[in-house]
Amino acid sequence: MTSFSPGAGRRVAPRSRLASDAAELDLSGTWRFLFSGRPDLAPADGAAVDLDDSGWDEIKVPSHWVLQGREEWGRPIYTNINYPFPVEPPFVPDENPTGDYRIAFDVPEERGERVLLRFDGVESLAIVTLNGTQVGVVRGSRLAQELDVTDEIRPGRNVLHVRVHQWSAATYLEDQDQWWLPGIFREVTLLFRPADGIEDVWLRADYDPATGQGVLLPELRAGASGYPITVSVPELGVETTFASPSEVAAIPVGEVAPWSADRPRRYEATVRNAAETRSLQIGFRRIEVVGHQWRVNGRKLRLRGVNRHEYDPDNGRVFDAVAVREQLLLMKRANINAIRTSHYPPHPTFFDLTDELGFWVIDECDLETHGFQRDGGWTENPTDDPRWREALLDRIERTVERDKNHPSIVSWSLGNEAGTGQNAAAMAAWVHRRDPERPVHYEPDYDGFYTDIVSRMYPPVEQMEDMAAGTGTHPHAVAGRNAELAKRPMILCEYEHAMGNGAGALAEYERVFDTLPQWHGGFIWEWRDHGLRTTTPEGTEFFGYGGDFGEEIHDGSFVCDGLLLSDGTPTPMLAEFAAVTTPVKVTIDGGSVTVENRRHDGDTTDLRFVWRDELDGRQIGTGELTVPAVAPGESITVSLPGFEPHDGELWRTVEAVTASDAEWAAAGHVVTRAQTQLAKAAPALSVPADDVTPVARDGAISFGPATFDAFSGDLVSIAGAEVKGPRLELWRAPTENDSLSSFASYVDVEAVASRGMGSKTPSSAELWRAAGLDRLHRRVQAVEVEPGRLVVRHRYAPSAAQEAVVVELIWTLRAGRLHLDASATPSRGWKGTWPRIGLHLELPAGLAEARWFGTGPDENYVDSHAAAHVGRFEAGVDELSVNYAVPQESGHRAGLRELHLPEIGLGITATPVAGELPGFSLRAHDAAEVTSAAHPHELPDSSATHLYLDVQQHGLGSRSCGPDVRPEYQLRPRAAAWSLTFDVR
Ligand code: IPT
Repeated sequence: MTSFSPGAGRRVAPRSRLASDAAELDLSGTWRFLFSGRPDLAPADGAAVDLDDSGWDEIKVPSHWVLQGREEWGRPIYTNINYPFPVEPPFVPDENPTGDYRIAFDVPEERGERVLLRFDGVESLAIVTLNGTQVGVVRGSRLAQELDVTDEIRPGRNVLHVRVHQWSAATYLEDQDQWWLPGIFREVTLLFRPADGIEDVWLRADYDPATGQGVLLPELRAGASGYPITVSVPELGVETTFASPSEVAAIPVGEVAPWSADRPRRYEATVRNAAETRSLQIGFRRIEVVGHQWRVNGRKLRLRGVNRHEYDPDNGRVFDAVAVREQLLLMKRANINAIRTSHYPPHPTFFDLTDELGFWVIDECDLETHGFQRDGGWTENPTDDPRWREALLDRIERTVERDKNHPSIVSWSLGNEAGTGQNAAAMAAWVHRRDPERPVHYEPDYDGFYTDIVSRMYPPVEQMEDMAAGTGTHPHAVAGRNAELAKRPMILCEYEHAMGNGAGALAEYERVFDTLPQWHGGFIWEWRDHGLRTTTPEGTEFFGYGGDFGEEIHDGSFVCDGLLLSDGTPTPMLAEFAAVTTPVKVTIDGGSVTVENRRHDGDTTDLRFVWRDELDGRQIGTGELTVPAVAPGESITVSLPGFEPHDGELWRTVEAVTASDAEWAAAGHVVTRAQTQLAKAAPALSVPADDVTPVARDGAISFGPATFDAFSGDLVSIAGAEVKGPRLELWRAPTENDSLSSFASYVDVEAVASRGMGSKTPSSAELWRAAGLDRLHRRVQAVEVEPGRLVVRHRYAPSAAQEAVVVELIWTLRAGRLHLDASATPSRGWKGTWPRIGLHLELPAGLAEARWFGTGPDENYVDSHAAAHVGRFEAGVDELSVNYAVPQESGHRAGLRELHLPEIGLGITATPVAGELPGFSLRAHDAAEVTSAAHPHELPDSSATHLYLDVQQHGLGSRSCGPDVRPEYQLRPRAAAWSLTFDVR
């Protein structure tokens, strides 16, 4: 338990995962299981062959024992950086949950020359006993390990016992930001190895972009008597036999189609001898780093990536190939072309899928020691401690050897957030020797002393610009080093923290990637929320995060920071990502459209380009453009049809859609969209106010279809529908990027601030609360019935403050329709930012449908609106806000022209004031209710449907881990005005 060593017993040297015709026995299924809260309580005779284990529990292998709904087996724990126990390596707590696993299985008489027992993933330490003899100790939770059990296996019945401890010295190397989930969570397999079998194969498949020629560079591991060995690629007519190891040589294969993420062309290959046939799918490609260019097949890589953890809301890190394939297809639809396997090698089958479907992948080693970064230092960090050297080298060897044949892997990563030091340098040196082709990535090597790719996390774009210019200094790097680093390729291994609503400013990063030659793109943090499905004591199902499982210390909702919710529902940021990073860019410029192909590979003939014109949101023309094939890196401009001048708002949209069905998307899938306004609506003719004067009677004021409260001047009803307000609202339910709540509590604030992320200054939400924006008092200054109008003035201010906002509401009837001209004017003295400046109307509870003319379909904010376009949309009210893991601001859609609520027959038309239209949000809960709930199920029963009409909202930013809202997207205290007409239909 406390050993530094990478494992013990007859460990087989790491090698590729390849299909074979040799026999295998998958031991997945139901095993006997006995849980003990401490190792000393585990059964002394647990491994005995003749033990009667019929009284033990049962468990499925693979699985995590804390996700079996058996609380007595312990519960999941979530911490980000912290170890959930005292840091005193190599020791672990006495309370070390222990699982004893047993299975009996039959082995045939004919079982080959050698028998290997393979573990694909056990967290964190497995002591393996076969037929009463201990055969090895397995460490390295997400790495494969084979043990040679030839001497212990026997024909007929065998008994395998595996004792798993949740904590071990190895845990200190596995401090990734994720759930701690013990157990045998990947397959256990017996391999019956034939005499003279082919033990390992590496078929490097090189592609020369200059000539289009492919060459196979085989590396074969088999005994001398394993020869002759034949390498065959039938599709290329390759059938080459090597009579002996010394004959093994390169095999030129002639012209081949290269492999790329865009066109993942693979060829079936076999490597066989008299004893065994190995089969694999190969992809020809050449990876090079040339100066600051990281190239594949001669072309600079452009990574549009995500960080991906192994995760399922019910099964944790247990791999489900069908579900993962679906997720990868969804990534394809969202223009994602790259994946970093944060922060450990995934299940080996994952790479079959990325090879097949086409992704650039950084395969990351199972290494993180983040909990040693205390007070900014890395005291006792394993990465720099010689006692851990062998374990770290073993980990990178097991990573590279297992996965080396996969064309989709374009870089090896040593790990994540494990500091720097001699062991990391030794890992890199080992990779450089073993695989000189693929560059080595490791973000904590800030100075680039031993890695090939300069990698950063969450910097502001200004820092990226400095780096490209060779100026500036990384806070943890040697001063002046940026000049050297500017000669190398750069990526963001993490950026844009997709926690809750956000992150904003994605387009700013894209601009840097597009324009500065060193930058190759990056990987969003992260693909998906990791909530675990659970229930309240009352039985309400929800997705739990840190703290929901009774953890002693935890990091709250920081485990939910993905582009997808825990249940797999995409958040609007996925569409934003697709829009911003589009590999085929369409730009409308007056009468022409430019199509730019930014793909790595493949022209645009798989796409159709369709245009449509919409007048006031209604289609008046459509057609298809003839766009000649655009080669990668090229662009072509074609002209668009002319248009008739019209009376109204005229928009032209051009979409690039897929021409035919593919597995990842049906024909017609929109790859990208551009929109331009051809004509603006004529300024609304000011309809004169009707000569009708409001009537005050019995505490109420009636005015056309509306009734007001005579004291407050608030609306009470419109045409019989209950409507309350409008009230000024400056508060929004803080997004997690606003509040940083779960972040500030545990992150090394110094280190983070010094990286230009977050900040030691209070969060926006803290400042807003301090300013009292969540507790405004209202005083009625005036309710005046005048000829032809009702004038209402409200003063809003927090207790103790002299700062105020005065709202004036002028109600008129115009051609019988109720009209509101509203203005909000702040006093002097306001400081900082505001979350929003909006009017809040309470409508009857339970409204279900909305139709609008404005922007959509998804929520959009000032720093996140590339996916939004102008049009007519309809949606359920429940679809208008996103069910983020922590309830928060959601659902703002800028630029509202018309909103129609069919159930109460109410229409609201907004006309621009000084060029500004309000955005809207419509939700069953108000900002205060949303603020108070920590989980969706904690929201109270809805008492009204809340409509907010915000002239402006503060941007989103990425401050939960990264830069705050950029200055140009902040809402500074300001005046605002609305012009709204209420229609009763
Ligand atoms: C960065 C980690 O690498 C990643 O695992 C995750 O924790 C992410 O942050 C935040 O969700 S480390 C960060 C403190 C710079």
